[in-house]
Amino acid sequence: MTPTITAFARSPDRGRGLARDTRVRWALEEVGQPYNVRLLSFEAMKQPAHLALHPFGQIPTYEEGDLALFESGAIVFHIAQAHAGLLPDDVNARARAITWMFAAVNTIEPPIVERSMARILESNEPWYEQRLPLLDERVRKRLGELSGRLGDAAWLDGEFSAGDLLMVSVLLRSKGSGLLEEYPNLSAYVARGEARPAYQRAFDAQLAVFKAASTDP
Ligand code: GTB
Repeated sequence: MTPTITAFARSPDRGRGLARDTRVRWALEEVGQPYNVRLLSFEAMKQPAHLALHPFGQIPTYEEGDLALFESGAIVFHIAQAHAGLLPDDVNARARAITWMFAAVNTIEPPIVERSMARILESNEPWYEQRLPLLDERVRKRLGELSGRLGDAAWLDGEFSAGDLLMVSVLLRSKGSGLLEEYPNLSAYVARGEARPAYQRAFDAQLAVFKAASTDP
């Protein structure tokens, strides 16, 4: 059965691939699973039909038969479990890859999102300039630790896995901030992720949505 995911009809990131449907698209592309996309306006996301799928009224969601999921990390995990290619067969290596999935969404993503949201929502506040260095330091701390662990390896633990897919997705939101660029090995790691054909297909698919919406009256 072909799964259906949801995505922004008009992504506020203007097609930069930063909304969380991109990571789900990427996972589906990595495993060669075709998918349908249902595009939603902000208004539609808060309607009962979508709230029945996603209690917080957000994207992405994932529907496959009578299975309905929300939370991008859980969706990527489901895809990785259901198909070969994103998690190692060895039990311990698999557990480590899953650990990196959690680290991406639970340890690295929060300070990156907090800084990004502050820039979007708080930059006109009188205290913003004082707060920004604190937010930068929180991001820097985690990036520094991650950079130290990655060293000069290509991926976090052996072969590319769903852990790398989520970690690269999370780090992409810091690209261009100057913070990611302080860690050349992390910049190169993100570039390796972006160079994967499956990522390119996922990126192009979400960009096509934005371009089509931009030509709509
Ligand atoms: N923890 C959830 C997950 O991982 O799935 C978070 C889902 C989430 O934050 N979804 C966002 C959403 O639906 C879109 S991706 N927001 C609408 C709402 O809450 O009403 C987050 C996002 C939004 C915008 C940008 N951007 O403009 O750069 C980047 C990322």
